[in-house]
Amino acid sequence: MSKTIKDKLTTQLPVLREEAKSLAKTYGSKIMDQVALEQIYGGMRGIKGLVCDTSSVGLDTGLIIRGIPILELTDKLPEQVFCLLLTGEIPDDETLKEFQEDLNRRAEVPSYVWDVLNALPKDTHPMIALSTAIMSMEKESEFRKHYDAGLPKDKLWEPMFEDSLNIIARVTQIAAFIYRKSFGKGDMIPPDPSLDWAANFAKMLGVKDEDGTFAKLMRLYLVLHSDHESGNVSAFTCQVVSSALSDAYYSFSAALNGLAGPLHGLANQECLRFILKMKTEIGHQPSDDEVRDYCQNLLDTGKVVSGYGHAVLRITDPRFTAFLRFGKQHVPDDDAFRMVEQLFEIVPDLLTKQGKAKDPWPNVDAVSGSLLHHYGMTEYQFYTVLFGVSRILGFSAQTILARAMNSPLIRPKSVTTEWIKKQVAG
Ligand code: HAX
Repeated sequence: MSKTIKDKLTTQLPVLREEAKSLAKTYGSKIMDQVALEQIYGGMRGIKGLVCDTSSVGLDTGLIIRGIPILELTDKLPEQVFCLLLTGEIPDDETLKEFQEDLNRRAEVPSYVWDVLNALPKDTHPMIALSTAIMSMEKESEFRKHYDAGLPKDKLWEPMFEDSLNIIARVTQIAAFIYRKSFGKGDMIPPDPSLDWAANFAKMLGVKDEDGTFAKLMRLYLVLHSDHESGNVSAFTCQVVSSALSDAYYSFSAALNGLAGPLHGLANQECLRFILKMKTEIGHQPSDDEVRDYCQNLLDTGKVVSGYGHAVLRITDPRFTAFLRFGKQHVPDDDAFRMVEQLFEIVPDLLTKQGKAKDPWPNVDAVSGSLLHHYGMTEYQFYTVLFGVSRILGFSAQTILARAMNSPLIRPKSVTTEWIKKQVAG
């Protein structure tokens, strides 16, 4: 019989713990990085101060999950990618099936969650609803129960694993409920355990999908957004909160609140809004010259071009490339998608000429909305929820591993302006 992912992690742990312990003991005082003042004032950009083994993001490579570039994972299921994030291995068919069955066994959402969501005002942003729904389930936490009962620290990863898998198993129903309720789509569609995680989600969303291409898009979407190392706002928040031994419900909800910012996950909503607004203001499907003038005007008036630039990339985001390939194959004539292609031809030059943005290339958010829009999911306020559903895979893998490795409380040092003035004077 094939090992479950929990068995795999249990087997790997002694080696991983010993390796970390030995590295810290042997090289504990070795200097790994230096910090420039501009980094202190610049959002700590580039400072190496975190360990994250699930994935890494190179300036000129983009997302690499456990050594595999994301463009080589686009045919995988999100469940397979989760196992890869957590254990470093793509599961065999038997392990995958066992994992999918495990998720199905955990899928029942406590009924009070629907009451909580129904009690929210109709115009509540879907990200608030998602974050609230996750928080509302905190009383289910196995982690908190076991912590309160005195479970030793090195075993706390096991209830963290339980909480994380419970959240993964339930979040698609919750997100689909939010979509259908927020946008008047009718009653909830029950889950279908015969489907994979993403196809089941696509079905529960109720988006018309006669040929199964929307389900295909959901699989790709949930793979591409699953992780992006641990220094980004949402993953870092998740790690900081969970380092205080707050459970997964507190940690993921906090992380989702960070994801909801327009410079982070909300950018996907902003991007589609920007594309549609450009078309409306120009009054027709714009020509290249009209797109160029429109974007130049944005830059001249101090605005950002949504979907372009990145804090840690200096190339076209490979996740953008993956979606672009999907669009070229499935929706080449879609008006919004054609504008995405035009922007890709035009904006990098404009940003380069302006000379402010360190990265003039498109990020994942520049294209994802146009694809969702094509399939009839036009309610862009919902897009960040899809990002959140996917990123819960990364939050889970990172948080389980952090507890498994007994990662300590995260507590960097802050300094005062007076201290800085003395340092530079000295
Ligand atoms: N359009 C116009 N100006 C831009 C720009 C863009 N797309 N990207 C960066 N700049 C500007 C910045 O506003 C900044 O200007 P100021 O010096 O006047 O403040 C300057 O260029 C330097 O910024 P940077 O160092 O290149 O970029 P940051 O690391 O500070 O920020 C951002 C990275 C992604 C937030 C930024 O590029 C941006 O605002 N892009 C548009 C919004 C967006 O697409 N966000 C999604 C990012 C992907 C993501 O995390 N998704 O979750």
